[in-house]
Amino acid sequence: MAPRVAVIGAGPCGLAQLHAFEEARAQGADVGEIVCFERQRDWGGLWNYTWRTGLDEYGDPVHGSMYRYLWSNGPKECLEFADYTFDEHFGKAIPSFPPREVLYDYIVGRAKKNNVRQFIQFNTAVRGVSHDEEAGRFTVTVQTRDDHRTRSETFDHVIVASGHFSTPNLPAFEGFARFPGRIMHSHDFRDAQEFSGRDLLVIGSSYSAEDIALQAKKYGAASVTISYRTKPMGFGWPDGIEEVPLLSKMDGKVAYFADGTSRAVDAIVLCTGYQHSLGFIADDLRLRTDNVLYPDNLYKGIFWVGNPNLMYLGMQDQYYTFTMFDGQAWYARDYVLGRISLPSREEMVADIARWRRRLDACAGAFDEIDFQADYLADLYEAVDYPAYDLDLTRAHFKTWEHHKEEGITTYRDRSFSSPCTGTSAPVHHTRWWEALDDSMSAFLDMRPGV
Ligand code: FAD
Ligand code: NA7
Repeated sequence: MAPRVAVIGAGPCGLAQLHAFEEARAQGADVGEIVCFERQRDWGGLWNYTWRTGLDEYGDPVHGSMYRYLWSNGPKECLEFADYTFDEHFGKAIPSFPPREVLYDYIVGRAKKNNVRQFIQFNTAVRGVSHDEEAGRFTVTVQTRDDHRTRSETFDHVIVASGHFSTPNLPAFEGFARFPGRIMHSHDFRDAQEFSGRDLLVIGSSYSAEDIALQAKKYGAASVTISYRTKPMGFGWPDGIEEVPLLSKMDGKVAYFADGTSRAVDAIVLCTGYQHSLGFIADDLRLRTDNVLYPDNLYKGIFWVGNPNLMYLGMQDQYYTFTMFDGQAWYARDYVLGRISLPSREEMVADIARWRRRLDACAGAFDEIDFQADYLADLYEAVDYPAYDLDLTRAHFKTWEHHKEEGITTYRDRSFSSPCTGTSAPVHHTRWWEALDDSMSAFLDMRPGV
């Protein structure tokens, strides 16, 4: 009998999964019944921008962590769908670092083309996932948020695609309770103009800290101080941005750092990462992990070792995004359809341990890029995901790292070539540091000669 499959979330991962099943269906496979539950009113996950922060209109935590003026932080060529290229979607070559709205349009473009919206129940939050050993099926409890009604359904497979950059990791520092300004997490950051003319303290030294510090300066902050715990990012920051060691304490408006220096600040943004928050999944099935490139207990980075009929997509830290999600979705689909069989539990555990040992041996970003590229290659080997030049994207990521070292405000002005079509991206009409309008219309306005 064809399986019944629940997909939780209609962000990039969930949409990749629905698309993968549709591709198989189009080729004549009996894919059974696929039901996708999406808590929000619309699809696209984090890429579906919301102005809301805190709780949403139903009292649930807001999922969105993206902010205004967010531009892709890696070259779009490294996330290009092999079966739906940028050239196909936009009908022309576009620059390598698009703003959020452009990437949102691209993601949902493929989903529309394959008509996967029909499988999504919107405004429907999954509140529980458990497994009945006797029946050999999962019970998924959902709540339709408009009428607060709860119901349970059973499934043969559950694919969790609920994301992991929405629940803040929120450390406290001495003196926060008496700080006379705003303290927020990057999850709640929306419009950098809020900090225009202000002295901002950013805590953290990863993607969010880097980007929010630059954003704040670009949109008029008087100064940005970035405080790191382990090591500084070390970029050549523009005037007005400086990195200092970890915050020791606040005394009123004055921040004191581990190196004994101090300065007064008006506001604080904690760019201290996120928690994998999967409280709706039963204890024995729930992934618990930090933000790492290879979480424990997931065979192929997908299958819950304790019960491989439960799958997780996109739970790793990410250099690769959409193309990694596709590889995972194709793999999960082929397991569900009986095209791939999994080894014994012992072999799965040993395989995970091998990957994690290799991860421990990674000495820096280049090793990590190779690690994740090899992971993608391993997934693709087993499935019929269309071929593209994965090694070119590996090289692109390393070049991108060099570009960031050469100029943290100029790396987004660079161009890369497509691993799918070979198209070279045109240079954007405005340098990123000067481009204040992030709308799709402004971005796609490829004025000649500019
Ligand atoms: P999400 O996009 O988080 O989607 C998960 C979906 O699941 C959501 O729609 C959510 O509503 C739904 N959901 C969650 N829980 C439930 C539930 N219980 N019931 C029903 N539905 C549920 N990646 C890039 O490639 N380039 C970038 O420039 C980039 N910038 C980023 C900037 C920020 C600030 C952040 C936070 C991330 C960024 N990322 C970027 C990475 C991002 O994680 C991925 O691009 C992508 O959004 C991950 O897709 P996902 O489907 O796993 O998760
Ligand atoms: P990351 O990449 O998980 O990084 C979290 C950062 O927060 C990292 O620099 C940590 O420092 C820092 N951190 C965590 N806890 C603390 C405490 N207690 N004190 C100081 N610093 C701390 O999260 P991001 O939000 O930057 O990026 C997540 C995604 O969003 C990513 O995919 C991007 O594309 C956008 P550490 O280095 O561990 O010392």
